[in-house]
Amino acid sequence: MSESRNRAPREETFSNGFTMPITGSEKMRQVINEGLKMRIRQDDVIVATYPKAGTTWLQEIVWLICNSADTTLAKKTLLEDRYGWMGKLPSVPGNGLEELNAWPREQSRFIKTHLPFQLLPNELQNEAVCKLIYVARNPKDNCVSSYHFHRMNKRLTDPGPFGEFLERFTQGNLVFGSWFEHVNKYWQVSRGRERSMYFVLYENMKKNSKEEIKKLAKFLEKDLSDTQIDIVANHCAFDSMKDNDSVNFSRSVASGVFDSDVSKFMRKGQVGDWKNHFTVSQNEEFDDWYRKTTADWTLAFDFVM
Ligand code: PPS
Repeated sequence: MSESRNRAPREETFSNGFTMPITGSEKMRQVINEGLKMRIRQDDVIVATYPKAGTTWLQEIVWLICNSADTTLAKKTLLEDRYGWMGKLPSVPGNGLEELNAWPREQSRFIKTHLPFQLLPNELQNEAVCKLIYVARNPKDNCVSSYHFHRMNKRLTDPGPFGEFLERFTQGNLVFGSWFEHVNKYWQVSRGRERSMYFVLYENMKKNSKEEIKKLAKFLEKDLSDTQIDIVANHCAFDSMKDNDSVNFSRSVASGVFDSDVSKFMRKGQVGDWKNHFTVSQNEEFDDWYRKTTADWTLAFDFVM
């Protein structure tokens, strides 16, 4: 990716008029503009997140809920082959849209995306067309996870010391822009679209995954038995997913790009690992920033369990 450690974000205005500071390349601009015109199907299921908020985890859960908890089938096929990618990163081959357009009509499309809400296809802007699940994670752990991802992903520029990366995170100088804007917009929109948008917190999933999976199944209008819910929860527990090569990226095309000696994709999967990274003063500064930026939020995060 042409992201650079010290480069200031560039203001980019997309074809629908939405402006966001991005650090991505020209290809990203094209992919996003093309994606705005993408036709949505009523049975599409979208998992949206700010990167490193638990995308992979929720993708696996959602797919299993929609496929009768068939873990055997899930293990046979790489997660990335079960999902299309809307707003694919410029560093990854393809633009994501070709696969999505070629998806057989008779099958629901499973789609992941890190795009901010305003850059989802035009059809989704004013109307609830399909089901969308948004996963949010407390920004401290989200930032730490992203930091390690930048360290291990050979296509990303070395993030430098954690403090520098933290500054980029709070300034929104990362490929999908500001964590704050991303989360807040999805949260606001989801308040009026309860039947089509579901907002889930990583920390709640950690605390009570079975209850959260049940609620998700209800949202997705899938009738799963208690046994099936147990199967999904066990299959999707961190220790299980970390050893599952259909989801842990050890078998995927990304395996050549991810340096697992530096950091694993399935790294820790915890709430509160930020405490091992933030200094006291970084934490104070961050809390100050967080208090100001979220002063009028109705959404609250747990930073510890
Ligand atoms: S990506 O690249 O944006 O799609 O990454 P994403 O999947 O969003 O985030 C990766 C982080 O999610 C953790 N993870 C999990 N946590 C708990 N339980 C399960 N099952 C699980 N699966 C993935 C993963 O370990 C990354 O977080 P960190 O904190 O780095 O460990």
